[in-house]
Amino acid sequence: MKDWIKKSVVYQIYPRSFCDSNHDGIGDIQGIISKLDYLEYLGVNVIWLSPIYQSPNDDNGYDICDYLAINQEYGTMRDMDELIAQAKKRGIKIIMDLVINHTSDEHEWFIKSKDCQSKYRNYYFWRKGLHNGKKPPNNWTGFFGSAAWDKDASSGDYYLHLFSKKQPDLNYNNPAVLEEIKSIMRFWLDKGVGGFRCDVINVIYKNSLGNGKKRLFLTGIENYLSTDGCHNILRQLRKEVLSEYDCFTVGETVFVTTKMANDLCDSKREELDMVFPFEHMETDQIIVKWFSCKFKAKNFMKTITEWQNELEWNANYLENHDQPRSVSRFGHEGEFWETSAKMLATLLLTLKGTPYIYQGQEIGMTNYPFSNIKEIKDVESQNIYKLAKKIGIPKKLRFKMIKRKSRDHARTPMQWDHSFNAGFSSVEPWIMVNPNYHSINVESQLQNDTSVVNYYKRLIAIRKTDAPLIYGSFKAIEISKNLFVFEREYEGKKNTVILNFSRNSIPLKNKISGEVILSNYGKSKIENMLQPFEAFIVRSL
Ligand code: ISL
Ligand code: CA
Repeated sequence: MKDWIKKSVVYQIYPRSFCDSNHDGIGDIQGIISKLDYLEYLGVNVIWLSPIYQSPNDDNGYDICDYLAINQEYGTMRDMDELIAQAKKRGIKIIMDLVINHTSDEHEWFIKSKDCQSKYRNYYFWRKGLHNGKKPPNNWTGFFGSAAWDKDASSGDYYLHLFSKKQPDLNYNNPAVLEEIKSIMRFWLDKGVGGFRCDVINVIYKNSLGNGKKRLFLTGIENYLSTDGCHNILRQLRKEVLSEYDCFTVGETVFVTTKMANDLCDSKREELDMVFPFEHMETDQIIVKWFSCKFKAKNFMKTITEWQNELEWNANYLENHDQPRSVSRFGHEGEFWETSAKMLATLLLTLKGTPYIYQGQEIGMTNYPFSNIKEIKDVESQNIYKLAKKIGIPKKLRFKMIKRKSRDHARTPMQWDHSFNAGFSSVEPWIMVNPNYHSINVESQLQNDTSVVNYYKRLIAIRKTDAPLIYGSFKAIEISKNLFVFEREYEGKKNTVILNFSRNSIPLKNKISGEVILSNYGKSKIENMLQPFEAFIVRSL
């Protein structure tokens, strides 16, 4: 892995909710450009941009109908070129979201594929239904809680879609599909982007369309999770496209184990540079995310430790556009909001691997207080709610399930200041603003040296220059109910990170000494009793 990648700190932007420059209630590219100085101040050097391509927005841009065009709501290709150039001026690279498991059903390829004679027919999975077309071709179920097949009225044939019915899966048994993807990737790399975040990349190749073993969730998954075909595709993309550019890839890899992750990132195999794990984000759920359980910090620390130990390099994150806010989930929304946000920041920026910060995380944004299912826009939440109704889960309970884990918590507008609509837009935004923007916003935090955002700034600066944090090994020293202590060591230099995950004070049993390089309580010396959500980075002398 190239050195600049190891030293990078990534900031994820969800364009729809970041900043609206032209007063239509929707974030856009000029809005992002207007905030580049802020991102430079923060010190991040890579932006991962969630999809900005043309899309009917069934899944907010994860349903693409033209990979080489910009969604008009976000601006034009000229705006995009300007964004890449303006970011470059500030030493920031842009990585694009590469969504290639599926396209939109409004993509030209799919529209043409409805014609059995078209060369595009075989770009997707078109099959006859069973029982005279009354039943889908197999028993697979999809990620958004419905059957994985839908029928096209004109031909009566079914097409496969692992996600919403407006996201038909591409058929990678057809070599022409991969050729299309290669040229899309080259198009963006030639524009100067720094790589790709590869959406659900470990499910793109289907081994067979046979019936799956019946499961509560995702019947059929054994036919497509981390297949050899997927590894072959990734090797080809690396060899023929990516290796010709100075760039990196991070895979979004659902249900990935450490073994699968190693297979995908092994430097000898030359596939992906790193993958996002999911297991630590699943420590507050039972089987599927909709069945939430109480957050147990110890399970969380143990899972993180396992990934740190098993992988050479991780893509570390606590939030993204699919997850509730970390401070609401793993920290504290009340009295200890600020300290817990800083403690979680300390964890994220000191682990081995590349840190990914999600917009708003750096100011400690919290979950939205949804009170009604009608307030929720996300297609996944809406589909799961319907499914829950169908299987007889009572109204109160099904709303509670959705409220805990809805992806919309992450999608409320970025809170820039305390003016109308949090400074995101001068008109009513496409999704509601969290009412707490008066107290949680960028502007007021920038004015305060001890704020969450300035703590992030300090941490990012440390992470980018401190050799043990960049290159060091990881060793867990203590994992108890609420205490996480680990070391990062490189060429005889060692940092110890100490994190209290609870609202209680806890004694520090291990004697740790050295110079405090960061403390979320502003202390210059380590004490034996840790305060609620206290965090330290200590450099051994
Ligand atoms: O939201 C989830 C995590 O709890 C998953 O079900 C999610 O759909 C899965 O992680 C895949 O996510 C990615 O692909 C989807 C898109 O809706 C997500 O926003 C994207 O991150 C389909 O493209
Ligand atoms: Ca706009």
